[in-house]
Amino acid sequence: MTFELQQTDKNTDARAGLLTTDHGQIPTPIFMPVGTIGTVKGIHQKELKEQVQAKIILGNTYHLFLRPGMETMDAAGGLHKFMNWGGPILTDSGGYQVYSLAHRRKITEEGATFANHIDGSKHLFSPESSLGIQRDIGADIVMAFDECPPYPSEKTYAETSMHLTHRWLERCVQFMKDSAPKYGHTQALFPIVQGSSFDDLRKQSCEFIAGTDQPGNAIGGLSVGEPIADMYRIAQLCCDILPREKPRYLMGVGTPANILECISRGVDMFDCVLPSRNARHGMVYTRDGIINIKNARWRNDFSAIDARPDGAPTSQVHTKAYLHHLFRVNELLGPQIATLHNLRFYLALVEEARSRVLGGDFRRWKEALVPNLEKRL
Ligand code: PRF
Repeated sequence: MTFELQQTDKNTDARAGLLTTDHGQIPTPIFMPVGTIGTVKGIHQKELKEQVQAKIILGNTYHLFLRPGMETMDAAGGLHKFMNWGGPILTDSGGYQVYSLAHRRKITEEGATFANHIDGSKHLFSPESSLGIQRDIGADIVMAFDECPPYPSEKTYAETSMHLTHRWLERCVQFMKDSAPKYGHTQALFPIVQGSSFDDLRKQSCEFIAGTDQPGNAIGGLSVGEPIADMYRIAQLCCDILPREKPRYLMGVGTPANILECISRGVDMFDCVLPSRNARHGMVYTRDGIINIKNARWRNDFSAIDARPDGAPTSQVHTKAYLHHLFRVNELLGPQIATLHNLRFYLALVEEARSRVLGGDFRRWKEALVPNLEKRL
């Protein structure tokens, strides 16, 4: 994997770059739709490629390990083949999902033991087993096994946890050296910065992970309930330290406004369940604000869901009244159209951020747009 930094904005820390993987190129900044368990919920790979125009998707080690399991993954020849997605894939390492989904979690020096959320069976994830599973899945970008401390955390807890994440990272780096990719394409390891909302810990963590000299770096432990101002401050602090010639990935962020604000602070890559999950509940993002399509207000609104030329084709040909109807009668097509819409909306947003950086007016554009994005229509 290589990263070419193509342009840095004059007025902000926003950047335009190009990531090259063995499964294709990714212009940055980029948003990665979440395909937790081998599917971006509700939409087909053909739509993901042609309508959403996704450039890279995310999968989860935790979920794929439990189902279908690595025997099937191995027999399938990896996730790209299994799900018939020819583009790049990034996998999260499983730690975060253990902390948020599993039961009876216990963290030791070795790793994290847990009872899974499906049948309660017990497992251990370690830096080596997480990366081993990510080798089996065959993602183009694999994430280090980390601990994400809850918010708020005592400083002593956050500090102990950060050091554990750093020791785990050294084992991840060693495992990547000692093992080989299984399917003939390369896999890049991204370490993860932790340190909760403590500036000095974050600084220490950034310096440590940058020192391991991996192809890209991630910022974890944000968007876990902290005030938005903390998230922006920590994102800025991390971007100021992490090497400029490598991609920076902010994990699990966020709203459209969060994404633009963090692009402005120097982040290149994002993933979040918000656009797809909220779509299934009838929440539709637009450049004028957020629509709750179930609201009676839309019953006889025969305007396009979104007439913008960079919107989803299905949003151009279907009306708000029709989408309202589909949600009211609980038809599957409702969440499907809304998911296509929201994912295309997020992709169009980062695509325009990129072209504004290249064109030199990113800040003016962002400042005019952000207040609208948060409105409820
Ligand atoms: N670590 C990992 N995955 C994550 C996070 C993290 O801190 C977050 C935090 N928002 C989302 N996904 N491994």
